[in-house]
Amino acid sequence: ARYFNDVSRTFNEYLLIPGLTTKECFPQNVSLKTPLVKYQKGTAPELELNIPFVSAIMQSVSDHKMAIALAKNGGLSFIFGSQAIETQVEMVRKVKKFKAGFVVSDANLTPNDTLKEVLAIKASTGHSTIGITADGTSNGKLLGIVTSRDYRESKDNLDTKISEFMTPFSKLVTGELGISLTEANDIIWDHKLNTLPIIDKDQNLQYFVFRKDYDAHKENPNELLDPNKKLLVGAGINTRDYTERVPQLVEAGVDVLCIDSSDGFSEWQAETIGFIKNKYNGKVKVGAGNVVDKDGFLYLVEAGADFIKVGIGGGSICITREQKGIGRGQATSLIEVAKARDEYFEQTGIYVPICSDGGIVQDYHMVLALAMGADFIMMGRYFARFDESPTKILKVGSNYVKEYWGEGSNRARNWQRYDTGGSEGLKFEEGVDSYVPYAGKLKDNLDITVGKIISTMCSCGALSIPELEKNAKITLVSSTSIIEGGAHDVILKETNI
Ligand code: MZP
Repeated sequence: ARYFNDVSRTFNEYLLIPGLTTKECFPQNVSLKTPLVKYQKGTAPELELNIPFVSAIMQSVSDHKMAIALAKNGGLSFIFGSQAIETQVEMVRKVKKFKAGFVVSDANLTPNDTLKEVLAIKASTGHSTIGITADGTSNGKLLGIVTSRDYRESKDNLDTKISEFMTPFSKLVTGELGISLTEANDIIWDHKLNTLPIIDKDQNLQYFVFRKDYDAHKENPNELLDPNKKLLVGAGINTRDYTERVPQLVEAGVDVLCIDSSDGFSEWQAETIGFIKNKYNGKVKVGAGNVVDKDGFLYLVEAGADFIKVGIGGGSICITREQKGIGRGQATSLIEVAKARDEYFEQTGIYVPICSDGGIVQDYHMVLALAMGADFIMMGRYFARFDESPTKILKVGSNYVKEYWGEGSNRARNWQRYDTGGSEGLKFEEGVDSYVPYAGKLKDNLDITVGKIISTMCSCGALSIPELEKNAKITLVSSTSIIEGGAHDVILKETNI
């Protein structure tokens, strides 16, 4: 056997030491932009993320609703692959059909809801126009909209039903698809609207033009009527049915694929990557993993992967380490793989991004992951708590929770993820079925998380993720000093004494 000399460590065992915070280090100056796929030195990556977060390839986390919400906020979801090809493809299509900049709220409003609900949504989204759709989702048929003007006029009676003041869509002033921005501008100013719905010839709403958008595009108005501006979406695949699944996902417009496996250091993955790269002349992007050391990283890079996912056994719902004795502390894995990535870049001029997958509990763990070299971070538990995850909100005791189950649990039965050849089927469980605390809307939570990350980066004197990785000062903590880091030796006021 070969022994690794370093101890297998988790994020909780580290802290960051502040660097010099220069006068330029203020939140608006910090960029969280990060590459999603490999690129050659001196060129720009073909796909980038505006925030370094992707949602996990899991039934209880990433469907089209999560994908739309996360992509709108600058991240990306990998739609779960443990479902029929047709349903996965349909989810991808829904994300690609979604028009970026669409103002229709995806809240569950019906015409019988009251003005109170509209105000709550307006407050949480900042929208001046709330769309009411037949099925309460942003892809549903639009029945009417409520504008700022509407609720200004009705605000003395918050119990008024929406239907009583909702402007039916058919009565709105609309511009037809393809009108120039100048025309849109005229209509908007004439009618004192903030948004102009653009409809197609069948009277279906296509998208809205916002006042702030045409202000920004005055020079070349038509670039605003925005077919290319689609949301990014990824999809999980496996090493069994890829010859059928991949072409259909590509046809549906998926932007990036990821082979989903608990152990990616396998010839099955190399074969899958080879198939995709050959079939599409290298144009279709595919990530691979998971690995936890240099050997696994280099193997998948040589096989042609566009990014590599790091982490075995650290997921909140994962019992792989207990069941199989396989895995490695997430921090230690990341540190080794990031070093291998940097060496590979030095030698070849090719930068292969790495994704830290699983085990994030505190927001500061995300900063540590980035400082240790992750280009982006995959999370399951974090996103499962939000309205946009595919599961229902339940009340257990006095707490609101959402369900969250592992892909290796009996519930998901995603045997392909744990496949090592041989007969089909899940042989034993590697994941649990659980609850996570319900936390509300994705955007509200993400704003706080991003705010914290930026603030920590400013403390470290870093204006970008590469700067953070280069300059961060990281220290190990003792178990006693972890106690020092929380509130201690005081009686908390909420405690019953
Ligand atoms: P976390 O963010 O909940 O800590 O971890 C999510 C990650 O756990 C997923 O991205 C995936 O890599 C991994 N996962 C998913 N299902 C299982 C399982 O059933 C699992 N064991 O380990």
